[in-house]
Amino acid sequence: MEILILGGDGFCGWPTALHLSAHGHTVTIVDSFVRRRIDDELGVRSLTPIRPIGERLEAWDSLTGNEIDLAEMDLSEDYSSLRDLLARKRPAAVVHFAEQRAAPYSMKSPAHKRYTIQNNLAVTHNLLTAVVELGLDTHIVHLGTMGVYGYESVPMDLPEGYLTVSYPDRTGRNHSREILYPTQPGSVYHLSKSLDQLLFQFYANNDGLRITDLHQGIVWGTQTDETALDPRLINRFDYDGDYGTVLNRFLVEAAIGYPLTVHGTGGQTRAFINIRDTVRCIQLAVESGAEVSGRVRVMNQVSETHRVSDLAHLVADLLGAEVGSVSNPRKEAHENQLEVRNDQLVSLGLRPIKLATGLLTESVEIVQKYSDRVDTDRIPCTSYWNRDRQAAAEGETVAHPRQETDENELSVRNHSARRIG
Ligand code: NAD
Ligand code: USQ
Repeated sequence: MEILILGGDGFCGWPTALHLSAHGHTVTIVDSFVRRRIDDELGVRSLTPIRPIGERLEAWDSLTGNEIDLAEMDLSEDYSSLRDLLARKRPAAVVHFAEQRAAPYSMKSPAHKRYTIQNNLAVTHNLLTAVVELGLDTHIVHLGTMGVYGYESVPMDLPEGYLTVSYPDRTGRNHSREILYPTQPGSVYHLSKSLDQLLFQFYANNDGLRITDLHQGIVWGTQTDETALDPRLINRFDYDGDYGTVLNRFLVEAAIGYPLTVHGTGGQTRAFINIRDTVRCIQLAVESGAEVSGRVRVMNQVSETHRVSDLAHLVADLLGAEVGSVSNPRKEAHENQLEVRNDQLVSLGLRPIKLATGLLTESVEIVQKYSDRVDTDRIPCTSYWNRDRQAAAEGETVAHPRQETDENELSVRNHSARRIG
């Protein structure tokens, strides 16, 4: 199958590109490398030493004989380059990872909020418009998030995308219909994914586009069978206060003896998935594309749920670390219950990897191997959801204006686009 991977140089995109290539698909990576520039902006680097994309692709080719094509473009701005690429490749599937994906980064300043909304919505909308303009039958597979559902405790397992509601008509007779599950985003990043959902609903309805939206939980781990083949293929591993996700952060913190940064009570329950399951789920979603027609197919891409404080204690017991507590920079419930349905991916063949399966040891080996690359100054999360959260973190009682950049545009956007392949 001819497949484009938008955002194929990123944490989920890179191992997915290799996995699909290893399974016989013809893969093209499309990326602007903005994520690498954000590392420079934040003064941080991946825990693992990731190689430039050219070296990554050469290594893959020399190890497997599989060529992966590359197209460099800013998908939020270079509409004609995207349209030309789609016209040339006529892909059976496009996997769309190319969004700003960190909640704390999206809440840092007005410029970061604006960048996240502008980038994410423009990429999604450009893709949808281009597929319609060209009249392609391409199956679009988008990486959404569990966070669109919000984290209110509800007395049911979260359904996959839709909720059946019933309501009385004017005569009092009851009707029922399926609606998109009411969205309750907890950050500007999650808001961008909630808005993406409406774009998908519109284009599936209006133009018959075939779309799968994967509501993914928090990804942990770093290596897959393919990235582990050679050090030049190693995947990125974020641990900083903006991009590091909770379990990966706890592992790094434990490895260097930094008290685990549990936000508040640690009573937040979230959904998790290992990166090996991520790439497997994308393969299952892409290869079952023929099933998709009509309304958007929404699948919850999660393996299990955990409470943050339980994860902290698990990591602390495993590595002998101290469980700390920091004032929560986020506006979120102190605790919530969460159970999630994932029947569709399981019925397609997913056999979820659980934390208990021992894969945590692989991550521990990685963090121990590269622990000398950790910059402890980059561990604290200094992005606050609002003035109250900032004041609480600083131990103040009176909120004062946040320190906000007055830049209109983030420098990470400034680059000249170039296309290869
Ligand atoms: P990432 O930041 O590592 O990768 C995103 C990639 O997209 C980067 O290589 C970046 O350069 C590229 N990109 C962003 N904007 C672009 C643009 N305008 N033009 C071209 N390329 C652009 O993120 P990730 O962790 O790999 O996440 C991928 C997707 O999966 C995101 O949409 C994210 O919301 C979703 N997701 C991630 C997680 C997680 O825990 N990492 C969990 C759930 C969902
Ligand atoms: N948390 C801590 N300590 C930390 C970091 C986080 O206690 O050092 C807490 C947060 O307050 C939050 C929970 O852990 O309650 C999860 O935070 P996270 O940073 O691991 O995950 P999140 O911000 O939700 O975002 C990540 C990805 C995002 C994806 C999302 C899936 O960055 O791209 O969409 O997970 S989900 O959480 O299911 O919405």
